[in-house]
Amino acid sequence: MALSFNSKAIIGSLLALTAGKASYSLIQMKRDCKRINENQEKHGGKLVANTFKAHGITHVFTLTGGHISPILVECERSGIKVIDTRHEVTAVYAADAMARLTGNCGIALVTSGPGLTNTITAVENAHLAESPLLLISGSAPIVQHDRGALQDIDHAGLMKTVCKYSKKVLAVRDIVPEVKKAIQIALSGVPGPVFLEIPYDVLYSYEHVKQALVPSGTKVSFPMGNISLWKRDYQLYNIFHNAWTNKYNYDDFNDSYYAPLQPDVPKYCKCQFKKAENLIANAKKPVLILGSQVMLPPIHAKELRKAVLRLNMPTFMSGMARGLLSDKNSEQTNKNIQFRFVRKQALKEADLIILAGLPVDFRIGFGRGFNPKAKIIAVNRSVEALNMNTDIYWKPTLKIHSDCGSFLYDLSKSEKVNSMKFPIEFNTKLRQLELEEKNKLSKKVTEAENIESYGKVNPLVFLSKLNERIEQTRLREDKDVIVVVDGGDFIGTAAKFIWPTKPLHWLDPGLFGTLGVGGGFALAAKLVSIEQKKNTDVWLLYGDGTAGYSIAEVDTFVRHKCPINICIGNDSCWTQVCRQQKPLFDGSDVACPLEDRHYEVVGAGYGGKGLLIGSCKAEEGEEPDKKNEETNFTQYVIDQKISEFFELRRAYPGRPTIMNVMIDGGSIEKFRKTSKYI
Ligand SMILES: Cc1ncc(C[n+]2csc(CCOP(=O)(O)OP(=O)(O)O)c2C)c(N)n1
Ligand SMILES: [Mg+2]
Repeated sequence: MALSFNSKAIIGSLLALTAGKASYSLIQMKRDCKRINENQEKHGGKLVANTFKAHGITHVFTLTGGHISPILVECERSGIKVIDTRHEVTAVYAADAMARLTGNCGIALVTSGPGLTNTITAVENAHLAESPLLLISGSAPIVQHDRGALQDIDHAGLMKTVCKYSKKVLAVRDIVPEVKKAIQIALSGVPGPVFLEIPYDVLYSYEHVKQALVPSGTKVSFPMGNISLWKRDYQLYNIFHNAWTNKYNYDDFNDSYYAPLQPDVPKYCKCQFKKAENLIANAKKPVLILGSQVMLPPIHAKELRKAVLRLNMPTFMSGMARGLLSDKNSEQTNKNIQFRFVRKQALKEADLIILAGLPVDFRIGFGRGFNPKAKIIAVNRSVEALNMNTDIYWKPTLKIHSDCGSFLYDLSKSEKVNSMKFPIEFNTKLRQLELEEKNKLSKKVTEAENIESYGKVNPLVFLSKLNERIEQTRLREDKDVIVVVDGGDFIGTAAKFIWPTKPLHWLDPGLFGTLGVGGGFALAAKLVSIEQKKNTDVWLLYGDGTAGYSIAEVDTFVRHKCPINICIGNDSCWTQVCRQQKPLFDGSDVACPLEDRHYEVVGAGYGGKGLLIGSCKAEEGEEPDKKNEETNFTQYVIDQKISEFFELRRAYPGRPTIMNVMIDGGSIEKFRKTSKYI
């Protein structure tokens, strides 16, 4: 078929264009090649460390692997503390807790492949807890991707579903902009985890990469082998070109090139603020519920506390906000607006509910218990949270997309709100109910004190005594106490007795209900207190089943000089599940029973100091304890044992101390019939 003149001209132009493009690429490549100093020792690890330093990062958490060595080495050289754990998941839990406690982005660094896949649970935990962290993994060299390299998976693709941002860094020149952008995203809006994959040939020096990946004198078949070598060289040039320019100082982290980008924080609009003022002005029975989000910067906890006191309405705190209104000496000094036990009753009767930073999820009964006639102001950084379960059980009168701390702070400064005097009756009624709940708890403890308990420790008596001792020590030694909780029933019971004395002093997994957070959370809590030169006791409370996830981290506590107090409520069972399963399934406890185990010995094996409280029948054929005076764990014996623990702690001030408390599971059953988390 003959081509017309026009078609020939088009084809000719296309060919000319293609040839032009190809020769342009060749010229560019030649120019790029010239820009790369082949003996270059500079590497991406230093760029990452510089950026961390510029962002005020003091600690990074890791479990090592060759793929990430350059970052770890440079972090250490620049004075960032490199904390290596015994499982990658712990490194991420620690980064999560670091973020919650400091307001800055937490950092975890793991190796490629299994190093990364081991972190998934902790990343999702941080996602649901709205905790900002940057996870970086190494990966195989780009030039070997999809060619059967070690641990070569699609890291960035894998992390997309659990992270706010997930990216593979393809060139050295992109490292700093990508790390800065990732941290900014982690801290913006609803905070959360972000991920960067930095391949081996982007992280190591050109000199090293060239040696490792393009050994000189390699014999290849003609012509395909030559083409593939040529392509590999070109990929390397692409990775390294423009890496080190005069535009910034490679050696100085103070260079503005590394400086942080400002996170975006949503802020309410004026008209919504006015509407909120009016709703408050018309309320007689307002209730304020604070969730973890209120603790996020920019409003500092101290300012927020003052703001909430100014608002002067019955207030309930959950998550990281627990302890916001606690006082050093007494709860009574807070103008009596802090409540703990009567949220249900308060929500049922309130005529105005302010939900600040708390999604209406299972933790607040999906909104089922809200007074249907109540006006509701919901403030949240997440639009999704503002709409969660609406029109099913609850309907917000006013949805405010905003940082919660700023909103509450400004509200407390509003003249209209400040001049409000809410009728005292509602508060008085709640106070009365609260007192009744407290009395019920004390009565249960008194009853428990009179139950004989042979070989086993009554958890109610134990926890009330432990709480007293923690409190006495705190006041006597003028210290702070951070409590980390990780477990089921024992932890649910502990939460009734132990209440943090400051905000951010109670760490639990959050919405994901994840067992296993304990080791990482406690590690970060202690490190933050050391960094801030605070005299803080960190208590890690475990169930016996749950202790198994992270007890190996006692080794990490020892190596990094973190004397953490560990208490394991050992009922030789995954009790929280068992208690629901048995009655529902004709008495089947399948997969629930555990056995008596010497966790205090396990902890000691990892370098801690251990104490057993109660009797542990870990050896085969050991008989249960005889019922006599010696085996009866009265409150006095429990008290004495707790004293022993405190003495042990004093004797070994630098070591973690583990008490394995053989609790009587049956008495928990009497105490709590239903389970919240399963
Ligand atoms: C990672 C994970 N696995 C399983 C569960 C389900 N689960 C919730 S509570 C619980 C039992 C906890 O047992 P233990 O730590 O011994 O505490 P106890 O209830 O006996 O006090 C289990 C298995 C979970 N929440 N998270
Ligand atoms: Mg248990």
